[in-house]
Amino acid sequence: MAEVGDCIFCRIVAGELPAEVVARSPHTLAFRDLDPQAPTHVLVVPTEHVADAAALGPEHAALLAELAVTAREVAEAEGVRDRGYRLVLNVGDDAGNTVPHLHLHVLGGRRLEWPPG
Ligand code: DGP
Repeated sequence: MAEVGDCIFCRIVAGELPAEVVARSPHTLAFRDLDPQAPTHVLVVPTEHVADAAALGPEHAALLAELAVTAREVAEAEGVRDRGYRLVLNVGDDAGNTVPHLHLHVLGGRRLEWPPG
């Protein structure tokens, strides 16, 4: 697992790497995915390093709520709230998790297949 200092999303939060930021809150940052899978594809991350959803505990309850609120604000700002959007947390290899910093995918702007491929 990457050290926090090597973590690309920590570096985006710190402003050390560029990203197209679309929303922020005291403990979250939302920026466009580098490899979008839908017209709207935004990642909402906690500003503190949390490895993934499996590392969440009761102490993260407020942070989880803040991530969900930022995601809703992104959906509203992107104009996808009314037609619908998908929130995804990938955990581990089988889910295709590649960046070891918790990130909530906000996907929308097209019909999303279910179940996902
Ligand atoms: P996941 O498969 O859930 O780990 O998704 C990681 C996502 O992160 C993937 O959709 C591509 C995106 N990503 C990877 N590196 C960068 C980066 O440096 N900047 C941005 N904006 N997105 C990135």
